[in-house]
This record gives sequence, C-alpha cells and structure tokens, in this order.
Amino acid sequence: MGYLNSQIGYRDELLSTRSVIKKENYVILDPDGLVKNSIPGYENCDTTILGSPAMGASFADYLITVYEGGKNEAVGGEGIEVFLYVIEGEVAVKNLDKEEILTEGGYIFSPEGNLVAFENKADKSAKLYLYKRRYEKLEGYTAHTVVGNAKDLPWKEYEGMANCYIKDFLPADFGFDMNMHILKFHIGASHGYIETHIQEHGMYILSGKGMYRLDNEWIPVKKGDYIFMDAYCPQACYAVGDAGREEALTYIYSKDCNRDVLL
Ligand code: UGY
Ligand code: MN
Repeated sequence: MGYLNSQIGYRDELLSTRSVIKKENYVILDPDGLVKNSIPGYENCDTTILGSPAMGASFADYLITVYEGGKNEAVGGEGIEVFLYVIEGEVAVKNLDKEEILTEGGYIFSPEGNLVAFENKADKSAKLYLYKRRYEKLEGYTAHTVVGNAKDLPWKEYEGMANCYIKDFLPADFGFDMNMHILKFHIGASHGYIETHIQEHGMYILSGKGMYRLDNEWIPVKKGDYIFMDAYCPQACYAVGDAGREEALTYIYSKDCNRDVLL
C-alpha cells in the first residue's frame, strides 16, 4: 500500500515508477512508492523514512503525517541533532520545556543532547519533514535551539541570478554543522553551474516542476518528490512549467557545513 495514496489492489496500468536508486550517488523517490514504516515513539502518525545511511546519507529524513492527537515525545537526544519543518497543518513542539505552535512553514532546530516533542492539537492532520543527524562537535563552539517560520525569513537573490532566491534557516556560526535552506526557481531559472561539492543533500520538493541534472542524467522531478545527493554528485536544475501553470520550483534541503574533512 502506498504511503500517501493508500492505494491497494491491482491497477489498470502496468506497474511503473519514476524512482531512481543509485546508492552512494543519488536517489529520487517518487511518492507513489513510499511505504509506511512502524517506528517506536510515533503515536497516531504515518511515518515513512526517506533518506538514510542505507542509501549513503550521513543523516535520516522522514515524512510524517500526524493525525489529530498524534505525537512523538522524544525525538533526538544524546549526540543527535534534529530539524523539523511543517509542510502542512500545525503542531505544538516542546523543547527545553518551552512549548510553541508551529504552523505551515514553521521549523525548529534542536541541538544534540536535547529532546524535542511534537503533538498535533489541531482538528486536522499535519505533514512534517524531519531531519536527524549525528552532530560533529567542534572545540569551543556549540549549537543552540532555533525556532521560527520560513515566511519570516528573507528571500535573498541566489548567486547573482535573477528569478532565483534562497532562504537560510540557521545562523552562520561554527556551532552548527549543518543548515537547512529553501531554494526558489521561477520558470526558466536555473543554477548558474553544475555543482560538484563534498556536501550531501536531502531534498523535498515543495512546489513546481523541474529538470534535475543528477550525475550524468537530466531527470524530470516535481512537487512531492524526495531527492538524495551524495558527496560530489553533479547537480543543477532548470524550473519548468507551461502557460497558465507558472508555479515556481521550490525545495527545502539540508547541507552539512562548517567542518573540515575528517582524515
Ligand atoms: O546549496 C547548494 O549546494 C544547492 N545550491 N544545491 C542544490 O540546489 N542542488
Ligand atoms: Mn548543492
């Protein structure tokens, strides 16, 4: 049974998928193929694991539907940092005994050693994107809790290109070993070059359609797709659309940062 479409039984069409699995290179997950994973701690939630070490990632990403009253009281903890983003709906989050309501676009970064709890106290379900990673400590620096809403973050022009904008969620501070961003490409916008960098990405497409260059392929992607890019995977995209459907391509993605190579 598909995670998002609850499809059961045979289909009229031949089986097909847009997913591409190239472990330790790149992975595209078509939402149609996602399954529900039972994970201890999640109550009244449908949870699917997106990115994981099983595909080469140093982190784990999850897509979680939190039904009314659904919750997890202890995400993160010793050595594990957490970033939670609300794609749809709202949840109450508690971190260091402080409770906040996160509405659509709301986020919380919780540093290693802290636990973050979430609960859906509203009367409709919420959809969350969750990231967890083992924190890489740096002598003399620490990370701290950050809470906000993407709507309040400024769009910055991305690397000098008109029609392409970025939001950065976390401060430029060596206490943080990762950052989360949203990139927005209006139709026809693209990266300025094909990136080949050491950092990994886990990426969830929030809106629009694009042609994504991953390794040596150009692949169509759209809202709801998940992409993992391993270190040095060549990557860039063009936002595409057609007349009357001018929706920008936007995606939220993680990127490790602020650390030297471990030798
Ligand atoms: O920040 C980045 O590396 C980003 N531009 N990568 C990407 O969009 N694939
Ligand atoms: Mn990149």
